[in-house]
Amino acid sequence: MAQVPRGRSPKKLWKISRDRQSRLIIALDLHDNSAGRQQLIKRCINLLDEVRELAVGVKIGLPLSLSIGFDGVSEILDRFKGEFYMIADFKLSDIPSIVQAALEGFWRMGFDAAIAHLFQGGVSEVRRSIDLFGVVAMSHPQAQLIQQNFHRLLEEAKAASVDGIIVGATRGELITEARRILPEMTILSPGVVTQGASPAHALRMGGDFEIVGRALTMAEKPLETARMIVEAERDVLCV
Ligand code: O7M
Repeated sequence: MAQVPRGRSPKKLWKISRDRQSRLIIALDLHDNSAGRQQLIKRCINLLDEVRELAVGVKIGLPLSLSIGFDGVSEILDRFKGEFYMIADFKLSDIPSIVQAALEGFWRMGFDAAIAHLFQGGVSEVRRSIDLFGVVAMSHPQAQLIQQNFHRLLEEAKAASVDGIIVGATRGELITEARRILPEMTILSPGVVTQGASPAHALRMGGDFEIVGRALTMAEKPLETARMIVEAERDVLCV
């Protein structure tokens, strides 16, 4: 796998990635709790147990949090403390003091990072207790307003010194452009498999990590799917 420059931010994410030889982040978007909250927590734990050798990070957002509550999320965070890079994806877009308070709350829960939008401004004023990623290009075709402001959002990401950015894996040309403009920036790319981007495509275009949700959370054999994705990533990064 390609060598990562020493000290590249965010350090914990890159360290786990080196140790596991993987660039896979799982979007833990499970939300069907018809069998009950405790059962859903158990499903999450079983899934993470299965992919623990392969996934580097876990992204948790509203679908799961609304289904199992923040107590349930804390249970999962406590269980896998140190094993994964834990990302709170609530796509914050608020005044700086509220974003800061949210980051503190996530830090208390045990998250390593959070995701924010950048178009509201003021992100550079937020005192950060955990790593922060900014969205600059989304994966869905309707994200026109964001896409039209891609270069301005990249400037905002740089000005705010975020620890990384989100660029959809379905937007390969934008990943390449983001990499050209911000060569040291860590780039996370969602939209793999279910939204159409093939595994490792984002890495080929200059991205660093792939975020995968349904292709893993709904897979009959998640371990096999995770292995297939990570092997495709290793093929790209080894050359
Ligand atoms: O693999 P999927 O399509 O089931 O899930 C994709 C995940 O990535 C899901 O959690 C989305 O919220 C997230 N995502 C996108 O799909 N597109 C984006 O442009 C941005 C995100 C994201 O993670 O933003 C931080």
